[in-house]
Amino acid sequence: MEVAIPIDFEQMKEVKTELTRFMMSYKFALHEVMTKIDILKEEFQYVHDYNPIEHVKSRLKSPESILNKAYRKGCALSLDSIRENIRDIAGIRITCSFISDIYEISKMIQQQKDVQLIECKDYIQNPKPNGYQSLHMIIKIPVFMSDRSEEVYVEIQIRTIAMDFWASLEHKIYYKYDEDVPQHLKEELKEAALQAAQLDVKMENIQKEMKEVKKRNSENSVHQLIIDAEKLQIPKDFLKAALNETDGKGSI
Ligand code: 0O2
Repeated sequence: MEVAIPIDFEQMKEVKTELTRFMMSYKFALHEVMTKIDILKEEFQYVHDYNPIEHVKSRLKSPESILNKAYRKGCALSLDSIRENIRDIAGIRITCSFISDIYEISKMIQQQKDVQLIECKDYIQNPKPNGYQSLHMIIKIPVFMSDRSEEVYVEIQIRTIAMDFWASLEHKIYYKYDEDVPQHLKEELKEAALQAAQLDVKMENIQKEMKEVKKRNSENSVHQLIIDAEKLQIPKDFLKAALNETDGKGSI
């Protein structure tokens, strides 16, 4: 016997709007954090003549994997409960060259006034038993919309190129074997994680030495700044006054 279930289109429309707005807040939060990272990257390059960020990726969890995770964690399937309990719906992964860059970037993000640090897991100081390394932060940022503002969680993972290489291979193997990875592969992966960590330390030491050389060279060299005042249309008097403000080493 067929039973006709009445469909309340108005209610369905409301649910759809609510869901779309729910996902939009995470999309906007991602935009905000990506902009922050772009600014840090560009400004750091300008001020320190060095770019600590190799690449950045962002992703929004799909509604299907949000529901799976909520189910796995045993949290209620309401939007409020999901909002509070699933804190990696918006995720950003930053890849750096060196371990010290990871902590530098994490500090620069945490120092921003509108960023609230909720949780920080340091899997570099304390790697996971399988060898996984990364710095994980859960932050909360305000997102301003037409009629309200929302505090949105974003997960930021920061790691080196070596850590990222290891994690992506491990992730592939894990899925290939449907989570039942043979023991010998687990051991080899752990060994590879240790080697990747050693490589990171080696690269960091080389980088430190390079920095010292660069510093010494710049202390020894005489700087000459050539400003073509005519080409830049800077009045000569202005340029003279500006040079007098310095230690008087400038000349026109
Ligand atoms: P996806 O698709 O990358 O988002 P949580 O489940 O987040 O509430 P947990 O496990 O304490 O709690 O979170 P944790 O330790 O901060 O790790 C979450 C994310 O880190 C994972 O997200 C992975 O991206 C990454 N990660 C953690 N451990 C490993 C690991 O052993 N190997 C690899 N390759 N990645 C890891 P998701 O949700 O699993 O997946």
